Amino acid sequence: MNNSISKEFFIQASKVIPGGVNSPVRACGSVGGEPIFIDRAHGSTLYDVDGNSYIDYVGSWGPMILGHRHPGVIKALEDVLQRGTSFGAPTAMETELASLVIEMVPSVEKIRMVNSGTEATMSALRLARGFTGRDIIIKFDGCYHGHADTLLVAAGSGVATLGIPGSPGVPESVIKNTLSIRYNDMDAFTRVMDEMGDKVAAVIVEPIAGNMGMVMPVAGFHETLRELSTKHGALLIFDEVMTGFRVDRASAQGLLGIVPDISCFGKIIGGGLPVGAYGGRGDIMDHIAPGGPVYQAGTLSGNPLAMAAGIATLKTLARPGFYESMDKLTHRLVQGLIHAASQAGIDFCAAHAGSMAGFFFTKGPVENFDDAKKSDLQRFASFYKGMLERGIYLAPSQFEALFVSAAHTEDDIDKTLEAASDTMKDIV
Ligand code: KE4
Repeated sequence: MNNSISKEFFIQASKVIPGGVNSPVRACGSVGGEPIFIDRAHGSTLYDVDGNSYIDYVGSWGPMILGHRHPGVIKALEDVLQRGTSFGAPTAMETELASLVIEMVPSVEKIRMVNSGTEATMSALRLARGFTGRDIIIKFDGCYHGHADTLLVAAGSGVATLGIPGSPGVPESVIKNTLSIRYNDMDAFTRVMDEMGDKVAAVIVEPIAGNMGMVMPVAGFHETLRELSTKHGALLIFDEVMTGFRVDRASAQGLLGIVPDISCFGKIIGGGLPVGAYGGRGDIMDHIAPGGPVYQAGTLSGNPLAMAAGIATLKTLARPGFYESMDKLTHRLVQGLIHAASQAGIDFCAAHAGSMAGFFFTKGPVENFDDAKKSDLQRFASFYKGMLERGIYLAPSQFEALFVSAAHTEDDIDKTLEAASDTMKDIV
């Protein structure tokens, strides 16, 4: 595969951008590769600057659930462009997107738009601390909630991929109130809550983890978080930046039947433009400025272009049968990957929820970050490269998830499984 232009572009980028990328995981360091520079995309396909094309399972790390350049999203953006790009004043579109989220996710009574998932979780934690008057935050090893200082403790995603234990620049004083517990470890969580539950402001969790690879919650895990958070007066925060409107019309909380106090969103609700949001119980959200004392602000929060893309996306998702068809296609993909690994005699496990999926090169089960780290990272890197060579674009990290879009076809899945079968044979 010819990547000469991408290589040259990466050299140029590296002279002016740290690591040549604007987000670390895109650098492909953990799989020993270099980034492919994208020229354009359409539907389920990416086209790079060297003229190669790929079936895309990254989907911009989640936002592109409808596929690239969905006509409804493009039309919505074109319409807004005729009126302007940013006003710094309210528009009715902000109310419309907020109302759509509230209608689709019943636990959300009020919601504030921000510009990234990081801003959403950072603001949700400040709100929880302001509402409860407490300082301690509990998170879970391998969960990634963005790069806010408070949360860069035993984080997943790029921090896990790069093997950064936390990050230089984050003072001990900032993270001393952040406790990280093993995901799915109900006993450990119960012990901590019994010991200090009355000092805990919030428990924040990825309801289905996607930043240590994809890890499902075990039976009773979220029920335990919900019960003990309520018992001790702590707020339960579901970080649905990745799972929001991805795994179910009502997000992971709808699939799991759990009612969090605050939910964080991002990715899909922006339809490919920068949007994050946090929302929840009205009595909690009313503590946010200007109505309440907890300060949070943003120049481009509620940006008209981002709102238009988000509205068009959510309205399309809400149609009957959308999630059923995505689940069916993703199920076929996952079962096919499992079959290909089995035929090659390779230790492998995989799972999916809606159109979010993940796999590990280990026998499994994978229930937490320690299990995930047992995956054969070298074999993952070889699989990634082999699939890329065959025109299949996966996340360049074992500690990420993969995403199927509404634009993916049965033929895309067939081609992907054929490539997987050939690649598995090569990496035995
Ligand atoms: P952003 O600030 O990147 O918009 O969102 C942070 C975030 C928060 N919560 C969850 C559950 C997330 O998955 C993320 C961001 N996800 C990563 C990939 N797993 C974004 C990709 C990147 O960092 O470049």
